[in-house]
Amino acid sequence: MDKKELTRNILELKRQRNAVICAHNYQIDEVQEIADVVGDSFALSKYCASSPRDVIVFCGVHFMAESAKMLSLQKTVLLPEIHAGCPMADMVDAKGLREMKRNHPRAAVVCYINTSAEVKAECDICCTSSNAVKVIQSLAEEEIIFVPDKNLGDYIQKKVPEKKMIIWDGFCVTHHRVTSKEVQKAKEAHPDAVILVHPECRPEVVELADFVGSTKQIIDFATASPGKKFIIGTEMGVLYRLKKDNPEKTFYLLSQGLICPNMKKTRLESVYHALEKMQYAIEIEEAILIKARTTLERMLNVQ
Ligand code: CIZ
Ligand code: SF4
Repeated sequence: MDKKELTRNILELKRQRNAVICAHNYQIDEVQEIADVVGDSFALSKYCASSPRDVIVFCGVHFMAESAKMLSLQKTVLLPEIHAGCPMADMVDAKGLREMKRNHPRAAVVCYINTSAEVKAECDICCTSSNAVKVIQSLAEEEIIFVPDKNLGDYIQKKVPEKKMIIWDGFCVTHHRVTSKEVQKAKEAHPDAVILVHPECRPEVVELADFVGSTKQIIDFATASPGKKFIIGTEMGVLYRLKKDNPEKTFYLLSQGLICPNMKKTRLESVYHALEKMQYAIEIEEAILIKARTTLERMLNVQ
């Protein structure tokens, strides 16, 4: 099938299945083009929950489809590529976290949304890169266990110095790869550009940026800014939206390493097969689901 035919078949199957297609900001251009909605994991999960459709095709990685399922229990949530996982989410497991909790019994336990349902079930509250500082500030406890991203944890600690953060040793393999040397080089090459980076980058990279934020915050900032040139320090998939919404502005990727192989696994063919075969449906064990959902819902109440 060529691209045109694939697209036509996807749209027809989507109608037959009464489905909605969601795509993360890091998905390939073709998948973003065909999606009903594009955004970050949290915005997409909320959108799915309010959608009247029976089936949600979630083009992203596993933890995102799981979060969507938790907020849309009656719906079928499909992850088109079963092996699209998040290496950072896989760096923490429930057993290890339980041990950390035993060593810090007074701490509140906060997880980044990039975690499995099993890990979320062990936590008090969840956060995203958009609301992490606000979530931590909302907690009464002084001690905070934070999993799994040490870079985001460090960023929060600097913003909320009154808290004592106990941080898991995880990181995003894609964002952690960016070095401060690359930032300096990019600055030299484009001295009049504004530097926007994701808090999953190393502290020394974050330090050199003009703005730090989630994918949504980076897109919103660049769109509202009077600036004309931007150096983008997050996964290259965001360039699609940035360029589409801001044709008069120029965007440079901070590092050629800013590509997440797991986010690139989903192709138009994957979306077609997902709808055709109704694969791969997300199932979460009941006991885990109830606890993990509470962790997610507590975050909703903070906003
Ligand atoms: O929450 C998300 O979707 C992720 C992983 C990143 C972001 O900044 O949007
Ligand atoms: Fe995970 Fe990083 Fe890929 Fe996001 S970009 S899915 S945090 S590995």
